Amino acid sequence: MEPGDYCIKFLLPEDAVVSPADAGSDDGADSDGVAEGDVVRDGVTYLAVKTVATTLDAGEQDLTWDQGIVPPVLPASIGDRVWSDVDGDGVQGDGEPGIPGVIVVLERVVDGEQVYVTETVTDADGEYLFEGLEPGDYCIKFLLPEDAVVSPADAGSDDGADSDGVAEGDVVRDGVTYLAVKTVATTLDAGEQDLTWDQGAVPPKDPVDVQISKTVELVSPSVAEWTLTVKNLSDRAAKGPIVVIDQMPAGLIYTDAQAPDGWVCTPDGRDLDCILDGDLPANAEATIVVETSVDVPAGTKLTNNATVAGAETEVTNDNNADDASISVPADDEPITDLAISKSARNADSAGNVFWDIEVTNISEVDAAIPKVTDQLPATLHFVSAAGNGWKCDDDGQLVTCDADEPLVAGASVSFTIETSVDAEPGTVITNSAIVSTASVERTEENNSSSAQISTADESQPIGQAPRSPVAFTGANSLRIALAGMVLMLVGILLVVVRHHTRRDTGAR
Ligand SMILES: [Ca+2]
Ligand SMILES: [Ca+2]
Ligand SMILES: [Ca+2]
Ligand SMILES: [Ca+2]
Repeated sequence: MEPGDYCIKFLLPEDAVVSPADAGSDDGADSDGVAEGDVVRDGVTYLAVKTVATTLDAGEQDLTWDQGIVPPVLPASIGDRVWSDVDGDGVQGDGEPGIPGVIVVLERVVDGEQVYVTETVTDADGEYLFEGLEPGDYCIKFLLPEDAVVSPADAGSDDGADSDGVAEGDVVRDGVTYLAVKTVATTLDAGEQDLTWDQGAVPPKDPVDVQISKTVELVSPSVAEWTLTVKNLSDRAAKGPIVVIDQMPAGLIYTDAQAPDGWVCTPDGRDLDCILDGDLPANAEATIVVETSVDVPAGTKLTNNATVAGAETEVTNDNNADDASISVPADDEPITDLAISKSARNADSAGNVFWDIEVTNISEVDAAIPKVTDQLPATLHFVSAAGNGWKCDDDGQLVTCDADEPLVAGASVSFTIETSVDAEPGTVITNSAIVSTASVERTEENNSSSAQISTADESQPIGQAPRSPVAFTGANSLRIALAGMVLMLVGILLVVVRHHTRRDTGAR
C-alpha cells in the first residue's frame, strides 16, 4: 500500500458483543474497533466496528489492529417437578401425579448469601422451569401446604427421580402459612439445563384402625389357652412394628406361643411381647395362641389383658385392648362345654315372633342343669315361653328358663319364647340369650347367641295385600328362602304332571 492514513472497519455479526477497545497496556494484544452501527450488504445486516486512523510510513508493517468479539454467554436453566409421592418412598413412581399451583422460589448464592432471584408456580403437570439464568450457584425453595408431609430426600439412586428439598420451617405469604422446603445449592454452568431438582409431598392418609380381641379356653383344670386376634380394620396397611403385649396376672405361667410368620413372641417378665416388625396388610388378621399353666387355688378368677399398638395414630384406641377370664377349677373337676343357638321364626297373624333357643352339650362330659336368660329389648313384649323339660319365668323384660335336669354329653334341649313386637316400621331388633351352668366349662365364648328381625317397611306399593308385619333377616331368612324354593319346585312338578296328563289324553 502507499504510505498514508488508514482505518479498519470490521463487519461483525449483527448481534455481536464488541470487546472494549484499548484494554490493557499491550497495543498488539488489545481490541481496537468501536461500534459504528448497522450496515446492510447483499441483504445481510452487519454491525460495523471501526478503528481510529493510523499513519503507515513507507516500508512499515503494522500488525497491532485487532478486533475482539465477546462470545455469547449461554444461559442456564433449572427444574422441574413437584409431585404427589403417593407411596411416600421419596421416588417419582409410575402414576404418581404432579401437584399444580405450588410456589417455587429461585435463590442465588451471592458472596455466600442466598439471595431471592425470582419465583414461579408449578403448572397443571406439577412442572416448573427457571430459564435464561446466568451461570452460578442456585437453590430452589418450594412453598408446600402448611401440613404437608415432605418426602424423604435423596431416596434411591436416580437423582432425576428423587426428592431434593428438606423442610426449613413455616413461611407466611399474604396471610397463608406454607411449609418452606429447600434444596442444597447447586452450580449451573453456562448452557447447562439441570432438571433433577424435584420435590415430593406425601398425601395425607385416612387413619388406620387396629383392634385386638382375646378369648380363652380351659384345656384342662391347670392349662388355659388364650387366643389373641389382631385385625387391621382398614383398607390400607397399618404401619409396623405392631406390638402385642399379653399381660399375665400372677398365677398364670407362660408355657408356649404360636404366632403367624413374621411375628416373634418373647417373654418379658410376667408379660409376653409379640412383635410384627413389618406392616399389617389391609384387612389382615393375625391369630396368636398363648398357652399357660395355672398355679392358683381352685375358684380363683384370673383375668388376662392384652394390648396392641402400631406405629400410627388410629381412628380409635378403644379397641386396642381386650381381656378374658377363667375361674380356675379344682384339679379333678371335669370340664364340660355348653353352646347355645338362637333363631327367630315367622310371625303369626297377630305379628308375634317365636324365638327358638337350643342348648347343646358339645363336650364329652355331662353338665349340671343349664339355665338360660333372655333380656328382651323394649321393642319386644313377653307373651309365653315353653319347651319340653323347661320351666320359664318372666320378670318384666327378663325371661329366665331352667332345664329340669342336667344335660348329658352330646344332648340338646330347646324351648321357644313368643313375643309381640312394638316398633316403628323398618326397625331392626336384636334379641340375645345367654346360657350358664354350675359346671366348669371349656369356654364361655359360645354361651351367648342372638337373632335379629326387622319390622316390615311401610312403603309397599298401594293395592298390594299387606305383608306380614315382621320381615326376617339372618339365619332365619335362609330357612324361608328354602321353604319358598320347595314350594316353587312343587308348583313346577304340578305343572309338568298336568301337562303330561293333557298330552296323554289328547293323543287318544
Ligand atoms: Ca413414590
Ligand atoms: Ca433430584
Ligand atoms: Ca384401634
Ligand atoms: Ca360353653
